[in-house]
Amino acid sequence: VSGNFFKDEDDPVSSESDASSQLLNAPSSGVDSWWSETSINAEKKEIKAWCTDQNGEWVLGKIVSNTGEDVILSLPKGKVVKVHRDTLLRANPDILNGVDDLMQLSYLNEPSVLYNLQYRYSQNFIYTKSGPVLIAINPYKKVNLYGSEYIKAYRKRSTNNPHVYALTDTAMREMIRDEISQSIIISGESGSGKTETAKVAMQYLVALGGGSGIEYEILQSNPILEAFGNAKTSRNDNSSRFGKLIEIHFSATGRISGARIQTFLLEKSRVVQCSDGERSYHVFYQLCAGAPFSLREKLNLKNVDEYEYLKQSKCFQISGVNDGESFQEVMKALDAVHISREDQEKVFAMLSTVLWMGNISFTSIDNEDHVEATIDEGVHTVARLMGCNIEVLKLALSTRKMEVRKEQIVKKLTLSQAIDTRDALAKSIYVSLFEWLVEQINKSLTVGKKRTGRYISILDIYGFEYFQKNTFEQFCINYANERLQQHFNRHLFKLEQEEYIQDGIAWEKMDFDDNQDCLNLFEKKPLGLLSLLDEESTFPNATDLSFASKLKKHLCSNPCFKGERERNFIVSHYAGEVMYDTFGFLEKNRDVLSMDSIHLLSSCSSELPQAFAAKLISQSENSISSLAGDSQKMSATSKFKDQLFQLIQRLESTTPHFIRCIKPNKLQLPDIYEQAFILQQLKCCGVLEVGRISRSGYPTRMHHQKFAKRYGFLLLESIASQDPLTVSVAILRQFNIHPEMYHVGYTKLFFRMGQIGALEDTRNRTLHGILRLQSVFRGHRA
Ligand code: AD9
Ligand code: MG
Repeated sequence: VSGNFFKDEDDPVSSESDASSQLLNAPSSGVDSWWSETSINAEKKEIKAWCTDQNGEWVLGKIVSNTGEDVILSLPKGKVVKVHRDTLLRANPDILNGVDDLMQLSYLNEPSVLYNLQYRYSQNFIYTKSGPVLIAINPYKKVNLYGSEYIKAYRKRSTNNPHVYALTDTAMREMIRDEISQSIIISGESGSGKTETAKVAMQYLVALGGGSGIEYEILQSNPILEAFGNAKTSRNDNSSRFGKLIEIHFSATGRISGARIQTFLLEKSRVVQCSDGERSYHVFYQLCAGAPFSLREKLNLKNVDEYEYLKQSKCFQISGVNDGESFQEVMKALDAVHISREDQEKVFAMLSTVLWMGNISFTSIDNEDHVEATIDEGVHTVARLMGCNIEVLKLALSTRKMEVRKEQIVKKLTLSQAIDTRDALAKSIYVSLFEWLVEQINKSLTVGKKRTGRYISILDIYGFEYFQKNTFEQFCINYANERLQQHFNRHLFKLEQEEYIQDGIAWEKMDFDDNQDCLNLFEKKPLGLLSLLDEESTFPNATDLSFASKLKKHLCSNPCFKGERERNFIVSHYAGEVMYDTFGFLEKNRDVLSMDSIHLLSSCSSELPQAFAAKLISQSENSISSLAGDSQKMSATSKFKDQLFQLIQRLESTTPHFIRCIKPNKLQLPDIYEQAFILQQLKCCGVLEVGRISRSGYPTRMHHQKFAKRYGFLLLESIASQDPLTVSVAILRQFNIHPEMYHVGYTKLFFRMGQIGALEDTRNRTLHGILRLQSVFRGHRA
């Protein structure tokens, strides 16, 4: 309809539906079932429907009349339009406005879902349920929903408004009741509020299970990880550049006994480069702004604008953030997790090393483009802070030892090779430092002796990403999401089936199309995306282009793969098609740090570089996949896949609870609700998919008692029994509800989508009629 429908009332209206809204829009029982009813009621102006305006936004209208295929709709602001009936979607009765669970909607089409969420959001109800899933829309402002009063209320269950507290409470109760560990899986796109939501959940757990003192340490792990792992990006001023799973363990008495943190895939490229307007990791700016004088002297710290790595993006500050103050908080947090002041200084020395490394420059030494590191303040400071010999450092940055025909030769590096070597070392030091910190935090939070083996884990992981240009990072992130989506589907599907079985409903196995094809595309051996990437990474002469053509040669038969021009290929993910550019894939996947660099680190007299070298060496020794090159190391994707499989395995042994975070607008501002943007996210995170799964079943459920009470008065003939089940069946008969459309369970009635809506309308009309009669009578009496 969109485009021309406001132009001229007599225009023939196209009945093409918007392809992007196919998922849920076909009314479940066909257009006709609600349509015939509309003809009867149209003149009463009670039936509302959704149509799209010229911008493709949904508008709610009242049906004025309908003749054959055409419908006259009255819209807000006195507009009247004529549209084809097939282009309309049924709106829910007013009593369902702002319901706190989308599954209560009779019509679960896109506009109804969007409207319901908006209705609630405008009143600062940022949480809504969609069956078993909690939807959280980022308010981008302080909302009065948190704190001890709220925690108490949810604990006592004196409120049942959807909330992270309510979900966490359920997890806690189920852990105790079923003696099974639980997980809270939070997803959503960058800036949608995952990290804040994870903190709200932690807050609740800590309030409930506190007392041992360790809860303070657990909370203090947040500012540390955010300082070292978060950065300002164009999408979020405090964007987490890593995935995180935190397990909070409980004792038999329900007290927190310890915690364990696992992190995934820290974005290492940010250490050496970031786009305009973005920043590197917060901690660099915090250190430069907040370090006391003596530390500045010791580490030779400068202002942020004197470091090449920080300078390039021309962004040093975040509005509303005081980096100096944050530094004090980070130090306090490091104290809390028992990292000694001495070790803290070693950590800061490594940060200064990384910054100064970016300032190391190179001088040309011959006319074959070869260079060597310039011996200046940069080299001096780096050598001093790491505790290594200046000459060794210079050689490690300007040459590479290689084995040619069993003989060791030393190759000089060109400028770009030298810069790559320097940057690889800086990135490796930073990632090693991050991992070292996580280890230290884990030591401090270590699960005490009174362990029960029961825990609640909170997963805050990057959601599905789809940019103009998608590279290696999106490839890994979206692969992870594909895996998590399968976990999500399997679980919800299982839940659904269990409820039918419990209520004694004969249940045919539902055909449910999962994302196995796409997972196969990634994981199949030897012809899957990951295997082919690893294989190509072992060829020293392979290029991004040769990798792309290899994919096209082997994968074209997979329905989820499409070759594109040059370096590009397309994957059909559950959340939509994404085009990836193979630029940089091989290099990022090889993830090699030259042996020369590892040897440099192990030659250092400082403790941390030595520890990093030891870990890097043990990693390459334990490597399963062997890649060619001078350092035999597991590829980045194999390592990630391993981590992911372990994660899924761990999650499989828990009862999951899902939170889907939604970003309301791209401006990071409060009170702006962008329909199309939100719709896209609802699709990506599978919330609409839940609807789809539910719709093929019987999503509306009502206890016999409630049903009988609500609709019993509509019965035209009195029946002998007052038994709720008998009353219910009589109602169903009287309203000719087709046996296909419902099931009678032991305790509940199960309806297909949309069935209750029709009954509800009749109920309303009848009640209106009664009220009108009453007022007429009153008028007579007066
Ligand atoms: V990213 O994938 O790590 O880039 P997140 O984690 O999804 O992203 P984050 O939790 O960092 O997003 O939220 C972004 C910003 O939204 C926060 O810095 C807050 O300013 C704002 N926010 C999020 N949730 C809430 C909330 N419940 N109340 C108030 C919020 N503000
Ligand atoms: Mg985050």
